[in-house]
Amino acid sequence: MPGIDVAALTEGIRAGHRAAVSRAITLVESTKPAHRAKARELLTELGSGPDSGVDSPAVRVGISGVPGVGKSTFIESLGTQLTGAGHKVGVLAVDPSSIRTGGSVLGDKTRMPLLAVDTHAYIRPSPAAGTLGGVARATVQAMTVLEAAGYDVVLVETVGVGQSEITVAGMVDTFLFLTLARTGDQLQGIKKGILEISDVIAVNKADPEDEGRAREARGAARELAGALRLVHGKGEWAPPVVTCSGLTGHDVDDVWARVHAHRDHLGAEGLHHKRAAQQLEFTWALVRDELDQRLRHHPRVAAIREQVRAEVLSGDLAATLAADRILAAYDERAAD
Ligand SMILES: Nc1nc2c(ncn2[C@@H]2O[C@H](COP(=O)(O)OP(=O)(O)O)[C@@H](O)[C@H]2O)c(=O)[nH]1
Ligand SMILES: [Mg+2]
Repeated sequence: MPGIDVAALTEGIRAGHRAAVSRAITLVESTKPAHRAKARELLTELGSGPDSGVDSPAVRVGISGVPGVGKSTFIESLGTQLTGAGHKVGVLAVDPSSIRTGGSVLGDKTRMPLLAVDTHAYIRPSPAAGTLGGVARATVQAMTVLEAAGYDVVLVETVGVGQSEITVAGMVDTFLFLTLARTGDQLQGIKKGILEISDVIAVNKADPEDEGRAREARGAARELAGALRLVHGKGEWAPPVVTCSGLTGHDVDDVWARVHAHRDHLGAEGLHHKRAAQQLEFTWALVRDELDQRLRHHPRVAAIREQVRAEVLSGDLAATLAADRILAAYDERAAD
């Protein structure tokens, strides 16, 4: 990206030009030091308005669930309903597997054929930024770019495995968990952790023309709602469990109404505090991620890594002593 003119880019983004949005997101995804400096400059510009950051009017929603549950199909349905109602919808994805594969199955435009060509929607697949922390950093910054460009709904798709949904829950206002009709013992298969961070739960694939399946979904929703009452205390937001069919669009509007009910429950002040707390949490996550990177790439640490590994594996060196040795190698830098 030669000759990045931050002022011109800012102007383009604020005018809502797609090309400017794309260039800016590519910039914030870059790990090159020169790009990082420009990205900081850009984000400072974009984040300086009264309607930005914690006070952005945008509705930020995370959408999670196992692969195949229907996230992309649901987003296609919801997104087109929202653009039809006059909203501008941004879709981002956080996919830690893209780090390994170099490509993302999330934010997959082939699963969102209408939204992909909708001029009021912008879809961006997950960056392959090396670490979950790197992906999260890029995603939060892409969110800032989209909101500055007037996208008033930002949907972040992520898979319901590993740490990624926790990361996404920390960057959105409302976390929506999509699941399938499971009952009884199968409910155990849903990780408790994900139920704790979910604000709205929808049992998907409750197609109205398949009455058996729809009934099964309603039953599962009831059972899940019962299980959830044990997780959440009195006076807290009780996550509603509803059914929908992303494929037909049936009751997708009801799911969206629940998202708004959750926002109403938070209130303006609650939302402000939630976002501010997320910023603080994210600050430390970024610091930890950066320190981790520095540790990994530190030459003195690299120099002793193999030997420490061999000694720990053979039982000659205790883990605590091994850790001390690695940290000492890292700290030596200060004495250079
Ligand atoms: N019957 C039915 N199938 C669905 C529904 N939503 C998604 N699917 C199908 O489930 C498969 C996975 O959907 P996809 O949106 O790619 O799931 P993702 O991996 O969670 O993003 C596709 O074959 C979809 O057509 C639904 O509401 N009803
Ligand atoms: Mg998908």
